Amino acid sequence: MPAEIILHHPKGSSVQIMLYGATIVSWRSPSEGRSDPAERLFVSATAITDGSKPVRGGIPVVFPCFGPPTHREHSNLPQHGFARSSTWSWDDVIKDEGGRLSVTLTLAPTAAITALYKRQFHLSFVVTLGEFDLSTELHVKNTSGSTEYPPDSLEFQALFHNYILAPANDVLITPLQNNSYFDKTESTEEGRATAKIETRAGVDVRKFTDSVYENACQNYEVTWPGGGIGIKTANMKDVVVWNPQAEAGSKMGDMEKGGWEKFVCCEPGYVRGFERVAPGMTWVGKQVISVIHAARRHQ
Ligand code: TA6
Repeated sequence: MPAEIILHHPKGSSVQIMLYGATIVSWRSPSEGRSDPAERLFVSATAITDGSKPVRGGIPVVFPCFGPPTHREHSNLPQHGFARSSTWSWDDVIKDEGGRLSVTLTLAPTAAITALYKRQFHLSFVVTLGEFDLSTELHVKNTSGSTEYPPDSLEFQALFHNYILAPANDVLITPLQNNSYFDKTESTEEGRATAKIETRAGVDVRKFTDSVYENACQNYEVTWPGGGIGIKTANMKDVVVWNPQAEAGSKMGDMEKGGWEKFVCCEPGYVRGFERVAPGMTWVGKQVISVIHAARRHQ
């Protein structure tokens, strides 16, 4: 098992982060009226966690490409890029006066990355644990010293691939109604995902779902009878909703039998088109995921 960082909040919550992929593999948080912390993320019982392949579950970090690469600079990269399959470094844990704990993990080009990807970059992944919430920030710096004009911008996609622990067939995700999206479970004749407009007030994943919502509201609720998770984001204009159900899940070697019934992926990101950051500049994408308490839960 590769090295890990575990943060323990004085009020009982905790987060466990593998240096491999900077992948959060556990977030336990109490909820109002329940002092004992409960696990909020799904990790497949058959996930590979020895650092030989990305973890099936938790919160994988997707960078610099989402899905199969489509940018000419990403052509040698694996699906979802190299961030989730690289070993990150970390320096220190910071505790603020409110008891919130933060740790920053970093990734710079290694020989293995440079063999596949020529850009100069520096990534920081900041994880902050609160009593009832967890935030993740991805800082993407273009470390090119280029002074050319026009600037030699770094073009990338980024996403937090959240596997939310939930009864998949009872989940609703709001608000996505009237949002345009691309349905990857249905291809056009040219092999592209089918463009649609969401008509449902609450999106369910009772069937195989792989939907990329573009320019969404960046403030989502994933709710089910008895529970819920809120996801607030900044700079992550798109959101992906995915559940493979048995149709696709049963074909995944690292997905436990029936695992698709135990999670929904609600993944904020910048995945339609490419974000650009000029030499010397830094882009920051952020999410805050929080437990929705009984008082506020959708009935
Ligand atoms: O985010 C949804 C998605 O892009 C799906 O198309 C599916 O491929 C999923 O990610 C899992 O991808 P992975 O490479 O982790 O098997």
